[in-house]
Amino acid sequence: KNPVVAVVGATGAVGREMLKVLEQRDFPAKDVRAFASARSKGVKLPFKGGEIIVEELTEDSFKGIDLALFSAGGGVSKKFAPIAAEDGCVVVDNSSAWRMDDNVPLVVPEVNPEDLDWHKGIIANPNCSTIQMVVVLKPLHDVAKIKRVVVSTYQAVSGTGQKAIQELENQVRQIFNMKEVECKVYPHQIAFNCLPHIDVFLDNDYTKEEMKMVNETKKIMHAPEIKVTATTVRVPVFYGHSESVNIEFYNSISAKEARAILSQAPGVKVLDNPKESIYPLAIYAAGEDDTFVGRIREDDTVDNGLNLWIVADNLRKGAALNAVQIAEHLIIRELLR
Ligand code: A2P
Ligand code: 11C
Repeated sequence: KNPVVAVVGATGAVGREMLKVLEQRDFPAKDVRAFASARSKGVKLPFKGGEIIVEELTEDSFKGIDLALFSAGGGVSKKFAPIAAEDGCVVVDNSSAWRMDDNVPLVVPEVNPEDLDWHKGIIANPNCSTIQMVVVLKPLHDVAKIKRVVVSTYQAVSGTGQKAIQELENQVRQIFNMKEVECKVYPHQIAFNCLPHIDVFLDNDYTKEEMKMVNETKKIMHAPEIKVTATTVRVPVFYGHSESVNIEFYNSISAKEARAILSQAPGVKVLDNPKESIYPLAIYAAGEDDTFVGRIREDDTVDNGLNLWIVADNLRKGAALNAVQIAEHLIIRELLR
């Protein structure tokens, strides 16, 4: 029987994308319900030619729900995911609340779908910048074994949520109208600027976003020995995260071999014809499901090194699409309760 599905945080940037992806993939749901905070109670969201009326999330919301896709922030997930799981609902959680919990699988379906088999009611969806990177790293690791990764990101404001999309738009208007720029979401102006600061700073002077890329990559790939170091940067782009990735392998791998491997990899599309100015771009990745990779070239400053440029839609493969793909695998593997 088809599951009753809940989207928690349905009015947010990712929640809205989740509804869109469920519709576009014709997800086999008996019913789809939408939850958000009391502020949004009664709001109408478009779905399959009709509307879903948003309900206020409460502790009783999960009765009769089989599968819940959460994207309402870490606090909501910490509190409500265990309540949902207790009620027999399986939770796919897009926040960072449960990702590093040893009892919670952290899954990218192209990389480690088998980890779904041991779920205990909560499955974590990784961070957007991690997902698009591991989709590309995994097939290369299988062939040449990765030793070390150095990544720098160029991340869209939609990763922060609806308010940040509005902030970039407002600041661009303010600048063109020669008005004072208002900064409410970010500590500095994001329009026409780059901020080397995503999420909070930790004791080691890295940001939480940078350490997510380090720790989540090791967990998803079952490879704690891979060394990862990251610099994550917010750029004035609405949709689509870009990443410059330098990889050192144990075994030799040429750019040509990497191109051939990646052109066969699930969920990956190679766009790599520099002479024709063809490489992945955020503006074209936006709205797409694939993770795009290009600028594939050898790094001859180390043994067995490659440089790549990876771009994906952070709200789709980085969040909503990956969550819905997990849900599809749960159905195929008969892992709902
Ligand atoms: P609301 O719109 O009612 O505030 P974004 O990441 O784009 O900012 O979206 C966050 C999502 O999480 C929104 O749907 C928001 O609902 C929802 N949300 C935030 N706080 C709560 C809460 N306490 N209970 C339920 N949903 C919440
Ligand atoms: C960003 N990566 O672009 C973040 C958004 O841990 O799920 C997602 C944060 C997370 O700001």
